Amino acid sequence: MHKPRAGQPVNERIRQPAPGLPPGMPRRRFLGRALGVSGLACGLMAFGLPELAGTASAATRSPAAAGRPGGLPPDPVVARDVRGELLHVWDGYKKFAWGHDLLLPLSGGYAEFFVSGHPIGLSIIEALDTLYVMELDDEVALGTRWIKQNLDLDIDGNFHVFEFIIRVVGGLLAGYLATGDKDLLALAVESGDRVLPAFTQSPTGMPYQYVNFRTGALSGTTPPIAEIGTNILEFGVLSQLTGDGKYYTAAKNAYRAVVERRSPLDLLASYLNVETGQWADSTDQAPNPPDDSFYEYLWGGWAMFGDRDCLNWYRMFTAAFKKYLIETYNGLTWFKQVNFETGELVSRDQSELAAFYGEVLAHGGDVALGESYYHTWAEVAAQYPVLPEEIDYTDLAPISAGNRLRPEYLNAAFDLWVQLRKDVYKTTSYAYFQNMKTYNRVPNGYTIIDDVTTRPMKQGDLFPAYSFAENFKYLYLIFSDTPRYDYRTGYLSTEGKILRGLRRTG
Ligand code: DMJ
Repeated sequence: MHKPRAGQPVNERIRQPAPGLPPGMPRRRFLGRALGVSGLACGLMAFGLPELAGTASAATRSPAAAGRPGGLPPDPVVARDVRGELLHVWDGYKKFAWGHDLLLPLSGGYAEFFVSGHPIGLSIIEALDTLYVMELDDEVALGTRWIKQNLDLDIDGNFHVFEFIIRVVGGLLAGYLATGDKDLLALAVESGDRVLPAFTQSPTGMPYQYVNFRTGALSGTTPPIAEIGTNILEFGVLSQLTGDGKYYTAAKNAYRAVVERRSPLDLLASYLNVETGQWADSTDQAPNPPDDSFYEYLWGGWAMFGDRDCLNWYRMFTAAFKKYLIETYNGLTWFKQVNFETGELVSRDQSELAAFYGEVLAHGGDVALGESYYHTWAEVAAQYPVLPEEIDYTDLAPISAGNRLRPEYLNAAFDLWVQLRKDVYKTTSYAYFQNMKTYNRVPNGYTIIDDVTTRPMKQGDLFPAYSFAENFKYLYLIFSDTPRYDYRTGYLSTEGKILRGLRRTG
């Protein structure tokens, strides 16, 4: 396990192996292999979901039947609890890592995310709208002040374009929408302008992976499609707020360039060379990384901006998923990985990062399918109380046994709850919250886990900044019914930034 050290850049995002790694390489097999799918009910009992364990399949595949277990406290009590836990991590961050990108809660240290030795206060930017919806206004003011006084992006270092857009541009935009502070908007515009050349100076319109903010040098010619396509929401809002369409146009051109390279089966591979326009691999991994949010933002482009191309592309790819990727295996719904030109099976690995996709399917009108995929992950969560990074879905054995405090399962629960208002999304997300408290909580915050199959679980030393933006926000929005968010029209980015629906209340 990679151990981050203070001052070292830390990569929070784990991607599938880059092209060149054979899909069938040897994997470690853990607890899941031994338990097998028939061990699920046993897993449910062991990990605190007795109300689901008796009828594991029925309860998780028919959410309405699961009911609201007596043990679930009243919503305001849960919301207060979630807010308290967010504050617990925020206090740890303020004490040990204030102004740095990331908190290392076990060692009481810090690390940077983008460029070693050059903090940009990433956790503050990621937390702003979460603090706002939780009505932690003194903390919002503190964070906003820090950003205005200290954020200086004139740094001689390579910034990761995709991560910078979803985390920093999105975070500053959400901060502006929460506070109305025009300085935050100006910083969001400056941030967008710094990464825009990655798109406009690319011969294909698909963005390079890195921009040096001091020299403007571009590098990284072969990004995965999620990095090419996940920007239309942030760039679209930038265009709306500035009245300058250049951001939206850049994002749309990048999207179109990928879609045009689809196979005759309407499938995409995962990595593209942005200079030659050639694919660098041949596997469709949707909705796993590194494809994941490429498809999420197609729906988003339609939902946020009414872009019909995005809607048509979303529908085209969803039809292909149903034909070639989605399968029922051992009674659960999964996405297999296939060769994008032949449709032939490549792998039955599934990443935890794919767990969000049930909510996208439901948004797109495939409600039963979306719920079914969510309940696939509820079954996995019942077996491993906090989810491992990647499993082999033929037997639920972990392929990557760490837990990086990922938000995707809670993301799906939140969005499905907003759309369907079924109690099962409260009971399952509450159960997951309790498990996070049991396994991820430490005296100075929450932390990642190196191996979820050991007892006690072996903890790592990192609170990923996306958890300030996502996990606690989704939980809070489910249980708080906060007046600061419009549940009818609201829309969140892939990084949990509220890009529409924030309400200004005192
Ligand atoms: C977040 O940074 C975003 O949700 C991204 O799109 C993929 N997942 C990570 C957190 O796991």
